[in-house]
Amino acid sequence: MAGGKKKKEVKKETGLGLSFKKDENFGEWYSEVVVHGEMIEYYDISGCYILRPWSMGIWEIMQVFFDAEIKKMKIKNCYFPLFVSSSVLEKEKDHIEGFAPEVAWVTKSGKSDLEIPIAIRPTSETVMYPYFSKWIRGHRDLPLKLNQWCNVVRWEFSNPTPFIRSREFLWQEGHTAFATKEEADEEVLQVLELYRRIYEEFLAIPVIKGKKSEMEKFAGGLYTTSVEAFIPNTGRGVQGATSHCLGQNFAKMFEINFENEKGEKGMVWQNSWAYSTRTIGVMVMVHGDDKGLVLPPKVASVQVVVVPVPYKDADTQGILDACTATVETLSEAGIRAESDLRDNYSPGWKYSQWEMKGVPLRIEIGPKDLANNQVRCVRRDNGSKSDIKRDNLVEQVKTLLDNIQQSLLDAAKQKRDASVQVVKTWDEFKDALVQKKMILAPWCDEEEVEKDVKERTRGEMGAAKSLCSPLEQPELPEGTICFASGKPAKKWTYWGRSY
Ligand code: 87F
Repeated sequence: MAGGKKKKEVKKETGLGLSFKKDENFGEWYSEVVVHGEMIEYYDISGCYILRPWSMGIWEIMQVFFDAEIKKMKIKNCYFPLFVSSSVLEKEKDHIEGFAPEVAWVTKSGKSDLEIPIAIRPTSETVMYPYFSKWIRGHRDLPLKLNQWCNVVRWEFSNPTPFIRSREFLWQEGHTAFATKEEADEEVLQVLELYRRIYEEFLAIPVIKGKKSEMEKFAGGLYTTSVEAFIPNTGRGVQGATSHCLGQNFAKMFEINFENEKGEKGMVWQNSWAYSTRTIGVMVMVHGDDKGLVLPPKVASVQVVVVPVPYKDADTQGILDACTATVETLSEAGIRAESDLRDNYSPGWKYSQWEMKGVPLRIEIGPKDLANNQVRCVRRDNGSKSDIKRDNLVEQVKTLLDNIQQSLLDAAKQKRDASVQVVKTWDEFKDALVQKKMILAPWCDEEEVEKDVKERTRGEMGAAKSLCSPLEQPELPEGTICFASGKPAKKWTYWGRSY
């Protein structure tokens, strides 16, 4: 185990602190951070986790934003059942084929076997589309734009990780149907932009918008777009969210037809898109440090924690009142602030605990601050301290929070960019992979070549695969050849190991 005698003692004394370091044992560090940061509690079923209020609060803040944005797009919320009959689930054979081993089934009620087993939704295409078929008759029924906030179950067998890969998770799934491909295409990108904003504006994580390869796209659809993030510590890409154009594949299968203005029969064009609680895991991995979680202010349920620092002979009541007043002033201005007035913990212990929980800004109020009508601010992201006058508290705290939000994104972007390596040849590619890079390479865009790349990079670390072809393509000079096949390159594509 990491950490010698000294660390153990600190841990004993405070009951806090992490025994693993982010740069030394990332996997153990992550598990420890999500538990000690009070985001997750482990559960007695492998791959299932309890989301405690500290993580659920983050989910809810993102939900408020996204829900309002999709309502502006005239998308309506609904709720379909958790259960799917086997006949409906298996209606679209191609779609379910590769995924079948991950579907969980209910086979009993009490002690008696069910006549027909019932599946638990792994996603809701097959649950919803029979009703799309029923509800869509003519062009006036289009577009049909639905979303649901729900849980899904995928019985994964590869190593579960809180938020990143769990057997049950929360997400929103949007399912829409249009009369024309053009409308569907436009929505795919509109939604993708909302996903970018969740990552960059809320979670302070830079992402790349791109298109998935034929091998990595959703097999049931026409094309898949995604936002891709990167975890520098592990050198792994992580798919942040996906927005698919399904084309008319499901429309054919489920007979989702309509009559246009001229009385002609047509088939709808469909999209589906989702982001999940995986977002929270990516945030922890990118921003967390050896003291614990680091929450971006925009998603933190507590943005400012106010801690009294009373001394023996000081005016303790005066200090406590100043703390309460500070929280009130901040709350009235819409800042999420809380005081920690517990009298059974020392200020130092409280500092450690709130640092572990990642609260962006700590305000300390001691006798000197009280006398000077000021408060002391300590940033979680970089530890920097500043004294601010209570007269313009709100304005200064707002500025500090904005700066923290921006610094986190800047720092994450700097690290991500330092991990990107442009390669032209297979040898450069292999080197970059060993160095845990996110690799940008010119590619011929052939499925066989991607298979070959996977084959040639197979090993205990997992194979490399394409992450996405960025929508914003760098210039590709005439005559550029594919890094893997030597054939003419068609596009720049990101490659790497991934979650
Ligand atoms: C696991 C078991 C059964 C992924 C699965 O991405 C089926 C599936 O269809 C499955 N894992 N998928 C693909 C999901 C596609 C699509 N669904 C709606 C999305 C966005 C939301």
